[in-house]
Amino acid sequence: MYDETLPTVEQLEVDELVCWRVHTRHAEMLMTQQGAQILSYQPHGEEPVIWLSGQAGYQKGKAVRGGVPVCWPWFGDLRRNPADIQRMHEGGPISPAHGLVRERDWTLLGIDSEGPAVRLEFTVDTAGEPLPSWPHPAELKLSILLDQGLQMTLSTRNSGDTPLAISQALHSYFAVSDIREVQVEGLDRCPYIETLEEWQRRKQQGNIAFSGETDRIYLDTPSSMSIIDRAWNRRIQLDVEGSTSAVVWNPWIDKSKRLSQFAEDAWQGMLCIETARVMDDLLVIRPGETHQMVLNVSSKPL
Ligand code: TA6
Repeated sequence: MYDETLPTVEQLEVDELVCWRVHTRHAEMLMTQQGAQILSYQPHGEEPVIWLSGQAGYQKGKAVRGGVPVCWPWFGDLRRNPADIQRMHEGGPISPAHGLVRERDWTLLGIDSEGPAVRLEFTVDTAGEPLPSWPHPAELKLSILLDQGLQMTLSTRNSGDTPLAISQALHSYFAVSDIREVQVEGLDRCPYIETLEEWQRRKQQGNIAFSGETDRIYLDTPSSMSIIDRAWNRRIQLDVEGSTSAVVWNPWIDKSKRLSQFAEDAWQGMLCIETARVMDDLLVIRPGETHQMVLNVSSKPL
């Protein structure tokens, strides 16, 4: 007799990409080997927690719009990063924003079930697979645990003999009922960089509400923050270790028209809160040392 409580893992191809669909008694998750990118995550009987574009493409070498892209060894535009991070790049043409690993296949280290839970682990070893114009030995690993919630652990081991200066983010796209009705709780009084207004530094007053394009880098962030979604009667909670910065982004109407794989009205149903090590919170890892950033995502009724 088939035991419903035991998890299942199915490997499949979605267009050009190798993917895995994981089903546990709590939720279903789809992810791809390209970028070790989670594409969707939906607890049973609930709306999706992780948002995936209805216009997502699954082509080799092109990041899929949505899910949780991994930005490493820099976040955003390299030229906007601290000088120590820019110096790690040996010059020449700079690849697109968000670093060098979200559009390449990571190596699968293993898929293991742990009772009702499933853990998948992927790695990029830059000593064995050099990254263009970034000649530094490092072992990047993403460990994903699908249990009652969704846990992502992004770790970097400096396997070289000089310090590594990097910025990084788990660029999580969350599904919301209507961006105009939700709020982000937990960042009250945090300083932030307003990237839409000459990167001015400001301070958050109260919860974050949304009435236009929003693209902010929050600093000195706490270990816990939430999306409050009354229409869907739920709180998506982010519990974090090893990070004190987060990016909050919604493209709103005009920028949505310029985004790939993104319907013109898709801005209404998504919100990025990106668990990060960026700007003042950059990451410097000494030779032989390892840094871990952990994100636990859970959803619960309000
Ligand atoms: O994280 C916010 C951001 O840097 C936005 O400015 C926007 O560019 C977004 O990332 C999406 O970037 P992408 O390269 O995935 O289209």
